[in-house]
Amino acid sequence: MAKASIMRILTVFVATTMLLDVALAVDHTVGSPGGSWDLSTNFGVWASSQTFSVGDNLVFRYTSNHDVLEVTKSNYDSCGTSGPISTSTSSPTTIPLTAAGKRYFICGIPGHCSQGMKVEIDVVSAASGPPSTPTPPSPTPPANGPTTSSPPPPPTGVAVNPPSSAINLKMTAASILGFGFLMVMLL
Ligand SMILES: [Cu+2]
Repeated sequence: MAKASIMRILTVFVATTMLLDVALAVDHTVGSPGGSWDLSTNFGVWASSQTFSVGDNLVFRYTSNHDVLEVTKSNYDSCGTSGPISTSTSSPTTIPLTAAGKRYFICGIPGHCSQGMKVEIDVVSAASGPPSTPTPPSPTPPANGPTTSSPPPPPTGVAVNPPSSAINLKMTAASILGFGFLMVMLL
């Protein structure tokens, strides 16, 4: 009896978490907030502020003097517009991010890409969350610092990277929803 209840609870919890994965698919409006697919937005800064997960969508919003080309890395680097993977000319353009990996988008209007209308998207698998770049636990001292009298580095203490807010949100929501389902089933 107790074992069956535990199994039921676990099943509900897993199912809830899977539902949340679907519900948490994000639309990333390129450049938003504060910008859009235009000539004045820094898309490198914008992209690095986002976590693109499989299942999310990329949404380009732009005026009629722009377009959206998905291109190869080579064309991305050179702002080449020949043989694009896809071309869209009417805003909004929604790009489903269906697989992990890098994708490259530029504006195909002459001169715009070279003025910065280009964005590289690194899509991570939904389970892995944001890419974890291994970093040394303590700051590296200057390689050739002329002085040894610099103040000691602050105590590092616990060097564990905090989980991302997205993961926190998911776990919290999963806990609340799972608990809710549990209460319903036990009543
Ligand atoms: Cu443009």
